[in-house]
Amino acid sequence: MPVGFILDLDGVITDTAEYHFRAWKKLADEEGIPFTREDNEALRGVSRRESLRRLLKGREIDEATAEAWMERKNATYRALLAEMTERDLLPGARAFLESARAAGIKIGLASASRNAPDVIRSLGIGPLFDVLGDGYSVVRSKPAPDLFVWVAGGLGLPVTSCVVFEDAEAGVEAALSAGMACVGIGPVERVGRASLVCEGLHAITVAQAAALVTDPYREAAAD
Ligand code: B16
Ligand code: MG
Repeated sequence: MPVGFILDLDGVITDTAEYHFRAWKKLADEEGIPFTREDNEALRGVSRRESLRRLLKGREIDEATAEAWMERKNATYRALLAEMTERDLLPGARAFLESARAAGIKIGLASASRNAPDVIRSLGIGPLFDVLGDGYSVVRSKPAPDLFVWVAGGLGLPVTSCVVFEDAEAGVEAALSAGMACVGIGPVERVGRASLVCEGLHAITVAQAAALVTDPYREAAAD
């Protein structure tokens, strides 16, 4: 049975969260908005616009200002990205992707980031992907299921044949709404609703992940 792995980017393949934090922090400091590392946790995996909304914590700004602030944050973020190389891959990421490909599994990216294709290029892993879904691919971002369904379509697979890898609560919710199995990466308090939870791609095998959609006993146990 054909299987697809659909991976989130930030927090799964690389850790751009630190760069996103520094870029939002610079904007917040310049505009006199309190913003801590703890606040930044609420921005994990959500779109740029939703990140700004959460950062503002109810403060109101007009649309032109919102656009200008998102642009400023993105310029800072992209300057930080310029330093990114293959060394920024999280432990086990390349080995996991290569093993999955060797096993004939189709691989898609499903990132909320509009910068995702550039990040993938900087990491030197473009050829390992069959489909790239990014912040431009669908209108409704995670926790809506749309991006995962879009990527599954690009892979030519039904949603029931796909396993998602996600580090964000909104991403796990999106995967489950899409009807897909999900490997949650991070603490159970954050990704505990996933089908299986682990520390990262170094801590799970391709066979373990694929079994989430190929093991008939698992399906029966869930019924
Ligand atoms: P951009 P992911 C997400 O990436 C980040 O986790 C999130 O912090 C960011 O706001 C979002 O991308 C949008 O990024 O501003 O570059 O379009 O986890 O979905 O790979
Ligand atoms: Mg993420």
